[in-house]
Amino acid sequence: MLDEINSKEFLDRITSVVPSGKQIEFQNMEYYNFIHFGLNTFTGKEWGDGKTDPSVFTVKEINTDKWVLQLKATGSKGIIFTAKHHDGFCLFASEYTDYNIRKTAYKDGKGDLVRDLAEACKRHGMKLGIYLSPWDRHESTYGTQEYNDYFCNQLTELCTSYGDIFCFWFDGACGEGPNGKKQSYDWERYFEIINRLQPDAVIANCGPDVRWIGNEQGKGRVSEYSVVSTRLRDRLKIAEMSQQKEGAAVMSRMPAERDKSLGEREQLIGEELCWYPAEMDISVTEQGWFWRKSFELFKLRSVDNLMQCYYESVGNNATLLLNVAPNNKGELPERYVKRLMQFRARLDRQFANEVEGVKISQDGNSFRITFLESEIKTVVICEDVTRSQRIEKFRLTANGEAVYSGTTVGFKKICNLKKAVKCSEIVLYTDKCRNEPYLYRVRLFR
Ligand code: FUL
Repeated sequence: MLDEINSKEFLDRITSVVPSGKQIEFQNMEYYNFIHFGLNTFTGKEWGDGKTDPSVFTVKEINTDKWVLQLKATGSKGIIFTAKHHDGFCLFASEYTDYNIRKTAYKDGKGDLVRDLAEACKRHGMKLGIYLSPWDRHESTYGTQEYNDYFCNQLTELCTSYGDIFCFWFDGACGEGPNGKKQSYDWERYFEIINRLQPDAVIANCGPDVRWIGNEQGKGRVSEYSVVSTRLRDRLKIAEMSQQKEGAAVMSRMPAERDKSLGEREQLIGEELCWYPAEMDISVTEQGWFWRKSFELFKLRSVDNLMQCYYESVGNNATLLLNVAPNNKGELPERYVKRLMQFRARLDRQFANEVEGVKISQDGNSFRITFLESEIKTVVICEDVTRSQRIEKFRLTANGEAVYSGTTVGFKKICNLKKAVKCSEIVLYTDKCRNEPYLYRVRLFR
């Protein structure tokens, strides 16, 4: 085994795995939002049972421009919207079910909230993503082959009526339908529709392009690899790891021991490999995905915690999907927006003072980074992922002393030094690499 994991042939094989154009574009978004909204917002449930009367949805108008502008101001690049959650209720005017927004007070039964949000996103330069729950507790065909047709029809509606979609997000949670049956999902057919009708959209979570980080608590891995075994795309396994019961328990679940790292060399031996980067999904509230009155009493994630989540996702070769839930007036609660703005302000402060004129020269597996003498607090390193992910272990030195050590780099690694160091040169030693390392960029902040 030792011979094999160090063999040129094996390492060449790993480093031949690279992202698709749409995966790169997606990862460049770094931070974007989830909006969970629907009948649950009005009933105080997390998982609706599919029997709720749509008349509970009493809001007549929603200012989707405001949603978009508020989130855009927090630095977000897109919104993934719950077009349909597990209760089967559609926030778009689907032709294939009456259980939709047209049965509510919204715009006197003539509205389509996905359309309104899509148009607002377009007006303000935000991307739109769709969460369409495969699990459906209302639709009577659920549990039969016919349900796959139903789901494909809805996917087709969403792919063709609302402009460009950057992401389809499929949940792993799956239980019984209204008739007590479980569904066998025709994933390949779903993916084919998306790839044909929205070829630039990534398919996340239960999908081949973006991998769930494995918990909803904002915990990243120490080493985050994007080249992993294609077996991780196994939907059954994703479903098994996903939320099994309604409630908040899963939000506190820690990453399983076995998932500490997914792409070590020994884990890749004999495996078929793919580029499958991680996404961290969290909610700004400490519990739940939908708004609930009682949550107004609970704490929000602190700015420190959001920063930590950011470093463990965006700063560690993953993306950050941050949920905010509108209330039963159809508005994003002020205190959520305020918290996100505080988070933004902290990020802006952290990355305000960039050192200009940084030069990089490579000498084998190490890089000399030179600049005019400055007090460096943060070093941001990006590998050129068009040549795969190669660095497995690295070290930064300044004035001849080690100031940081880490494992993977990948798309982006944010290295916060324990204390600021005054220097005019930093050396990056890549102590362990799968192949000759290629950097895309290094940025330094005071
Ligand atoms: C989970 C769902 O069951 C939650 O309700 C929420 O949508 C979350 C993002 O995924 O698996």
